[in-house]
Amino acid sequence: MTLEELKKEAETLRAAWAEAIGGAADPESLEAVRVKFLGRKGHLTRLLSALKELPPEDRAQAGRILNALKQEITQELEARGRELEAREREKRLAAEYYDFTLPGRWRPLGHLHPLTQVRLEIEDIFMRMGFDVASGPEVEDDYHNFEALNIPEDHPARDEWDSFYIDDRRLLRTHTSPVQIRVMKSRKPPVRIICPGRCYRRDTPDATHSPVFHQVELLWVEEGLTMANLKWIIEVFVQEFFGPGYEMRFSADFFPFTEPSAQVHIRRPGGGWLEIMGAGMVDPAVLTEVGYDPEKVTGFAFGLGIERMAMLRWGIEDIRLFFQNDIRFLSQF
Ligand code: 2NM
Repeated sequence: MTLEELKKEAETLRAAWAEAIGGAADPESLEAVRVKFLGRKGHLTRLLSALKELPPEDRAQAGRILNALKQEITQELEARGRELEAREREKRLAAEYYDFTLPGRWRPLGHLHPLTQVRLEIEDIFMRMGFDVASGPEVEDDYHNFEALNIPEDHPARDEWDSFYIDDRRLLRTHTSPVQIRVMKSRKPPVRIICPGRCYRRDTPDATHSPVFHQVELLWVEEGLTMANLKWIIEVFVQEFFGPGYEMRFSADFFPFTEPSAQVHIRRPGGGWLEIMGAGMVDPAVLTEVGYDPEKVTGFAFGLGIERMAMLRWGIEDIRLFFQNDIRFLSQF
């Protein structure tokens, strides 16, 4: 090989190099290009070993040419390597990018029905005062729903609890008082219970009536209980449920199962009187019926509507809203 031939080969190699490095788009192909040109069996190595075939006086010049080419290739290789490295890094960062300042994705989350919220709250208030929560069947019999509560068959008061009968003996309970009859028959005094539950009456639906509604009834039977204890319990309840600042008023009423009986109103200063429940001292006839001695123990009871409590709390004007399952209504609570 002559010096001229070597120079030409070096030029060809430079051109091939320029094309190869331009085509290396990632670190792996760049490494392949490096091996092809600078590797032990690469093009440059081949030319370098051809040096010894040159006449001795040409070797120094040829050596300088090849060394310059090698230096050029090495520098470009490094520069290109850094460039590809940076590009890879950028790609990886773009793929791994998290923006922790973005707001979270909203997920629809359900909640308890407003009537359930109110029931749980009432249960909680009385459980803290030492009352047990009792429950019983919604399909009742005439005896537990009426007879044992001092409401005989032909009594005009039965009309107040217009009922859904299933057959001539069984009906959907019109209040949760039959639960209290069942509990009193199964336990000795003292008895301190509340009975929350669903009740049914044959009422035409309107803004304040629903054929299905919910009650909480309270019962405390023990020696020496008086109306004063009843008033205190209700006062504590009103304070806990509605908050401070309410006046309370008892006025005479009538229920077959209590004597005396009262209706209870509350009032915020400047507001109007609101009826919140019926109450009274359990009638001796009821205590006798369940096997208690009315000469030894007395008891009191009250009954309140969960719907009414919820309507008062949130200013809801129509009881039917609770049962229509309209999410636009329910989601407000
Ligand atoms: C009310 C009002 C007054 C009541 C009475 C009884 C029982 F079983 F002890 F006799 N349970 N619930 C009662 C008393 C219910 O609801 C307006």
